[in-house]
Amino acid sequence: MDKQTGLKLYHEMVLIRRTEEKAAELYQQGKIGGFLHLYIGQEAVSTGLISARLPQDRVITAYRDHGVAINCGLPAKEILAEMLGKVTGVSRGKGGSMHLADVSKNFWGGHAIVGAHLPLAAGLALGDLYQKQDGVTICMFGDGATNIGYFHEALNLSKVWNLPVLWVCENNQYGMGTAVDRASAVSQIRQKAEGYGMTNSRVDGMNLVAVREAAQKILSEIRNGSGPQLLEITTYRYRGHSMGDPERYRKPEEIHLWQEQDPIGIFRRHLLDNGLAVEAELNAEDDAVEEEIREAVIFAESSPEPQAEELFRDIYVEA
Ligand SMILES: Cc1ncc(C[n+]2csc(CCOP(=O)(O)OP(=O)(O)O)c2C)c(N)n1
Ligand SMILES: [Mg+2]
Repeated sequence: MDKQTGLKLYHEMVLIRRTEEKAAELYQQGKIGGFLHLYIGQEAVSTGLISARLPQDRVITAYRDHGVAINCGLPAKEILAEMLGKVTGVSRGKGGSMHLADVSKNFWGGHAIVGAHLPLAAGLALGDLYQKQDGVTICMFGDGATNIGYFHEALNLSKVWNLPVLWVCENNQYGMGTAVDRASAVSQIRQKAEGYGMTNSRVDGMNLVAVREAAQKILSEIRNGSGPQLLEITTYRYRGHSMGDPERYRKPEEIHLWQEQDPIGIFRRHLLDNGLAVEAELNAEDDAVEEEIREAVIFAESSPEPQAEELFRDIYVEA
């Protein structure tokens, strides 16, 4: 990794964290309605993964989508505006936190129904295969989603049709309040790919470099015709499932243990130890993120709400 890439990826991880810390504040002030699922703790997963994609590679994910959106190049100010239901938001204020998307950046969204976007990913990849495009569809989902029928249908057909899909399970140890070993028959999610004869692997999601290297290797294999693969990325969410989670299912000591492996801290150390950055440069990135967030909040708060006519835009059938 060169210096410029290192600083860019560090910036992205800090931007995700600060955007979400600010979103949590705005939520508590009653300015954001509905659900809000924070990605804090999981930043190295999407940052490492998406740093390995080529522009033709599609990305699709579930509702924990703010970080993925930032890594795909959606501006933080438009993401915050979307959460506040403003017309300047990435989905014109009509989607909210769980439905960020921008097809021009090959980001096919945020999806709220657990597992439902996996068949969509298979469809995107089938389209690319049919049109002889060399893009790979990167489909991210949680550990909980792998207990759902959609997961098994989509994995099976992707293998039958040899679709160019990278199935990425973000194993953050819980589906809402349920620990993985209480809901899944196998403890390593990657084992589930074996039932479909699919190549699978597992990587430490607190380590951006490890995620990026694994993703680079697998994406190039899929591009060269390996067929679909499943990558399990182990990680941890530091915050509750969504805002307002009383968190009775885990102990503070467990959270503290994982916080000692903070992905931002680990990557910061990596940049310093490998001479890719000095403290002052990293602090300058932190300051730049602060300024970006400050401006993003002003932009989001001062933007107008959608007009009633917006109800008739972005619909399948003309009224
Ligand atoms: C089909 C369906 N069932 C239940 C829910 C309610 N629900 C929302 S998130 C969630 C847990 C999913 O956990 P996981 O896939 O591990 O993702 P994580 O929240 O950990 O990122 C559940 C059960 C839903 N949205 N859709
Ligand atoms: Mg989970």
